[in-house]
Amino acid sequence: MKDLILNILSKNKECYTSGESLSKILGVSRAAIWKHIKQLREDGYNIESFSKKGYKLLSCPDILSYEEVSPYIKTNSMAKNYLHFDVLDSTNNKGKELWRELTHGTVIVAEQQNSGKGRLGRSWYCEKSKGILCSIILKPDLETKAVPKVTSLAAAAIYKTLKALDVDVKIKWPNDIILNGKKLCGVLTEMSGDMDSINYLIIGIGININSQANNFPKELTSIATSLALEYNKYFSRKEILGSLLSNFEILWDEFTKGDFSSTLKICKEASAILNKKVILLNRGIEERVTVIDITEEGELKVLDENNNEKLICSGEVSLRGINSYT
Ligand code: BT5
Repeated sequence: MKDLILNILSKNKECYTSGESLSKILGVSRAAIWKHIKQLREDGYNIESFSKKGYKLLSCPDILSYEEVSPYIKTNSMAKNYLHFDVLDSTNNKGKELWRELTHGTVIVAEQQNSGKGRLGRSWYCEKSKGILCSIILKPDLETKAVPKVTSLAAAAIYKTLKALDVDVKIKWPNDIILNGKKLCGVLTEMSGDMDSINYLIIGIGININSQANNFPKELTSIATSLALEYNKYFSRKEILGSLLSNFEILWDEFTKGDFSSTLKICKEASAILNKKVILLNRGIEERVTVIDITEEGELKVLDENNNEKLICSGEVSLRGINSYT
């Protein structure tokens, strides 16, 4: 009901809508309308009311609730189930907890995480409502070996979304999105399954949107950045999330039809490391290599110091630039 009331008030932002007409349109009592308006105000909507005129929506809160994000989601299957939380330990953990009852394409979003996760036991830090913290739950009919491709697909969807805002990011295989040499976004793919089939895949995405320098812990200031920091302006989190989910669906639909070409093209063209020397970090061992390709399977093809070719699967390694983060 709250979303229906909001819908009507948003379409009539220039004028007042009376309680009587809302109750007629929605088929509920005026007292019920008043109760929902009260709840909307508690959610952060600034709704003006005058006894003889009715209600007028003055402003909406900067939250990623379904009511706020759904106008920007243009999908057929993704995000049909959308769960929004004020605080979670981790959106990926919530997905793992609930996966049995969640449908394919469910999206879990939090304003804040108390234990946001990175890869290999690392953590992801983001101050409340300054970024996008979301997980997409997938239940695909895929072989386990295809999973790394989905991380690349998510990175490509993020790239497409930001490119449409004229934000020129680079993809640092397999899961980092880099802006001006610093990390803007990370992807954490988790799965459960066996060699032959997958129970679920969880694609966790963290993007720094409106964080200021003092919103990052000291140890991150030299490696992390946000859109607001780089462009000195406020970005709409809801628009970015809606468009990200839409772009994810487009690439996902192609991928499940056997076409990985758009993702691969983006990952190669936007690569921060292709044709560069990088350091591979694998279980504490460092190795200098030159990146020469990203394969059809989404692996990294590198040349080691003895000019031997090697294929690196995502998840095995971390990468560092020789002289900088990229
Ligand atoms: C990642 O791991 O980059 C994956 C991050 C995924 C986060 C999302 S948020 C929603 C979903 N739910 C979760 O619990 N997680 C996912 P990795 O490549 O391991 O990078 C982690 C490292 O990035 C940390 O050790 C820090 O050095 C750095 N880092 C932490 N927070 C950051 C931030 N906000 N911006 C940039 N770098 C950050």
